[in-house]
Amino acid sequence: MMNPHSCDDAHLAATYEQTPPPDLLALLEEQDDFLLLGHVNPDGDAVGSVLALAHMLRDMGRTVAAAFPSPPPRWWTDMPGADLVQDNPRQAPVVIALDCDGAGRLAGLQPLHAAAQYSVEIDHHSSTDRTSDILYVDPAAGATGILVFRIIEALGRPLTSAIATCIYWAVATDTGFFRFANTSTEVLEICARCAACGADPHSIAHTNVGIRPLPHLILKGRALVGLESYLDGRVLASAIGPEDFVAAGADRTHVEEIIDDIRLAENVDIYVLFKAIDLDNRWEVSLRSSVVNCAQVARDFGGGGHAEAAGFTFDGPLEKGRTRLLDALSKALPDHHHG
Ligand SMILES: [Mn+2]
Repeated sequence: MMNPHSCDDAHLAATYEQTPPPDLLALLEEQDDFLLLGHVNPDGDAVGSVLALAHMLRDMGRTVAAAFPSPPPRWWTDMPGADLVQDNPRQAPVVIALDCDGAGRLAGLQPLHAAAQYSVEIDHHSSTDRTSDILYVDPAAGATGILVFRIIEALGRPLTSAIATCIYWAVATDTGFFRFANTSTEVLEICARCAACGADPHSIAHTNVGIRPLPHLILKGRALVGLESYLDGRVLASAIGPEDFVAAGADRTHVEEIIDDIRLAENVDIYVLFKAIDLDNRWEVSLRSSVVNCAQVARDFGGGGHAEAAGFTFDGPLEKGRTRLLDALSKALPDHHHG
């Protein structure tokens, strides 16, 4: 019997409804000059999806560049494809936004997407704010990297070691290394295929979750010490202020994932982390909850995200923003305490 995870096996065991739209596949086959963009503050899924698709197009002999509106995290140079990323990309006829909750998440690169002859969005967020000519959006997909995998399979392109590494990276990070609710059969099957084709699960896990910079640990310690309960303990929140960044020798790259440690607290409905993203009193807020729709709350404050994880920013002072948010959360919370 054929090894189900062999690279020669073209098909997954399961079949999935949301195949890539034919107009997208035709565009990828027929055009020859592409610019691929990920969202601002790119995460593993944004960088991995962009680079996986970029590798595929370059392997097909196409001209392709990748860019992000703000620098990717420090680990990203461990992902194959650093040479594909440009600081100041030029306009291309086909511009594809990946993992963006609407083109607004392209920030300073949005004009390139808007001016494209063919604008495309490939994404798994549930936003309805879509402006592109061609959409491949599947909110049921565990990561945007899953959609890129489906595209590669639909086009019959080989899952090279570089592509497998980028897709595994995208999917593993967006599923919290196979712990979150979006960890599906498809996720596990695709990652098994990627591992069979050259992705190294141990080194990718080590780079992403097995080692941390000291400033991050100090910053996290300060955030955990500062945790406070609100609304009868249903909300747990902390703030990382300018003084915390200075004391920890940290910058904004060091705040990633601190909310995930806060989320470990039991008997809490909503987790909140306020972060002073620069010294001029601008605050970024991360929301996590499986009780309240975080995306809806964040949208009311001009932000966005997923139902269980969302964020927004506001101008300080902190106290004012926190009061407004707690007021909104008290209205959004269902009446009955979870006991
Ligand atoms: Mn994603």
